[in-house]
Amino acid sequence: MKNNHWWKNAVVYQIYPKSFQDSNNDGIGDLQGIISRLDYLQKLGVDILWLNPIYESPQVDNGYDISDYRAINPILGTMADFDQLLAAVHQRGMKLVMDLVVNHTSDQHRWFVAAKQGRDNPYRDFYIWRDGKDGHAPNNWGSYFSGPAWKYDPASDQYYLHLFAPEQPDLNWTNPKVRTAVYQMMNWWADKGVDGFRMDVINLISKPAGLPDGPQSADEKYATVEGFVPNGPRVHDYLREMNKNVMSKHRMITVGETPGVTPADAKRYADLHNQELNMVFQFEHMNLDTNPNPALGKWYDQKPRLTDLRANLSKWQTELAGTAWNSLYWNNHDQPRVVSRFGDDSTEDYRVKSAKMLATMTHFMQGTPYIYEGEEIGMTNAGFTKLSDYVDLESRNAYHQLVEDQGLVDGPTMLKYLGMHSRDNARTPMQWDDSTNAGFSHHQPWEKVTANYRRINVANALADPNSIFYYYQRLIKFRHTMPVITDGTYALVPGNEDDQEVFAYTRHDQDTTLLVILNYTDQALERHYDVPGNAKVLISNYSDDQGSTLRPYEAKVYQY
Ligand code: TEU
Ligand code: CA
Repeated sequence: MKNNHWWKNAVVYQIYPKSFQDSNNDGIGDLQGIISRLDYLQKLGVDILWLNPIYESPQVDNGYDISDYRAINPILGTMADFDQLLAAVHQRGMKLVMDLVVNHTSDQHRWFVAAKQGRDNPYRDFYIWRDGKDGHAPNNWGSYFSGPAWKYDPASDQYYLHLFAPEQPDLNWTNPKVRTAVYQMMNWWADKGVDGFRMDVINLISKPAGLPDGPQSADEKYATVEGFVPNGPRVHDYLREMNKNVMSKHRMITVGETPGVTPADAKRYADLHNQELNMVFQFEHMNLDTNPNPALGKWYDQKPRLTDLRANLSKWQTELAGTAWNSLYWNNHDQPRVVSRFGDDSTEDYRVKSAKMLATMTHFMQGTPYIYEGEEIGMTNAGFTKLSDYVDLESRNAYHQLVEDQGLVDGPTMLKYLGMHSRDNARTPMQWDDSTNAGFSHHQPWEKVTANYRRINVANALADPNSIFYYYQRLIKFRHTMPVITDGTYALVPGNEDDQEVFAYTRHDQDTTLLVILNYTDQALERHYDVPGNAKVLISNYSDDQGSTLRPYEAKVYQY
């Protein structure tokens, strides 16, 4: 393993700073709060912390709308707090990865404020401005957050592009001045000592040449840009240029958030010869079935079958092996909680068992695992029942557009879908203990705490040797100590391809074989696998081994 691939057996922990720990009791998590919990993260054993954006921001999209790339948002702390955090992370032998959001800025960023001054402002060309067409927007693109992707500016009689909220204007990457400014900013953080970047929607930075209309179905108000804007014509040029100007000069880890990529795309972005990124976040396993009513987008009753999930995860394992590198994740700040989505939170026993089963599924695969805050204690979806509980603009906009403006779905049904898929499910405060507000803050939190916090919290997990927390701790330790997990060959157990209930795969190198057996259901099942007599159970979510009998959500790994 080449030294510059130091991240290959690392485990990343994602922190959503606003929801992790509030230190000054204003209801918002902050940098000092993170510092106060570093011992906990060290106990878990993770190597790298990734922070969602902590820069100055009007918080229209919780920090993904940045108004100053070189300043810390005062609601989270100061630059001195940041320096203290970075030093404390390094002192514990961990590393810190920042979120890099350079597809767009906030409309309050000084570049955009200047650009709005008029057509001949030197910053005008930092953004994407176009004349209207017959009194309409320049094309039919819709925003990821509902509504059109263009906003009209009456003062200059032009429109600007925003693939996300109108307060998030897209940067013009064809302008070399934009690229230089971004690389300088990245080097500034790297010189400060940050260890890498998670790059927000980095495969959207190059737009289709000429910004043509996209395909639009009869019941869609705007074209769905997800289908045709990602992976634009110059994206690989830009990333190679960024790599040359930034990454190649530092020892860093990079992961690109790249919605809509296939394994073939990922191999270009994350080639191990490292001309671009170290790895990408792909979304295929998050979107395994499609909405029978495409106009409703992600809002429906998704029930991925094991056959689809296995085929997809196996495809990524096999196709990237030896040429590129996978990221492994179930959760992030945009996804519902995995135990509620692919697992089973209907009883306490099933919650714990299924959370461990899902962790086993990914943590024995090849790639870099990402653990999202609270996943290691099996935090569930938020259980919100009223629209007023939802804070996230994506959820609120979707409700207004689909229920009120278009009447495509009724209110109660939409609330059910929000309960399943809203990003707020991931953003409720971290559940530390059973005191008021789950030990997150003495003040009413900015987002409601999930009602089950008296049962599901860190204090309970640390007090129980069979908790999900200690299971994750063991999985992390295995990755650090067993080369077969990092480098071994992945294979499905022959005959497992069509099994609708059990997933069984192996990892193998010249010394060791691991056989991973996962019951994806709440049923007891019989499955016989050939296991040599000298095999031992490395880890299991049950206290004993019943051979070919698999109990509900049973996960076990044989080593031989
Ligand atoms: O998300 C990018 C993205 O593709 C989202 O549209 C994602 O599909 C959606 O949130 C799922 O519901 C990134 C960030 O992770 C997200 O938090 C930001 O809101 C977005 O970019 C804009 O910066
Ligand atoms: Ca605070």
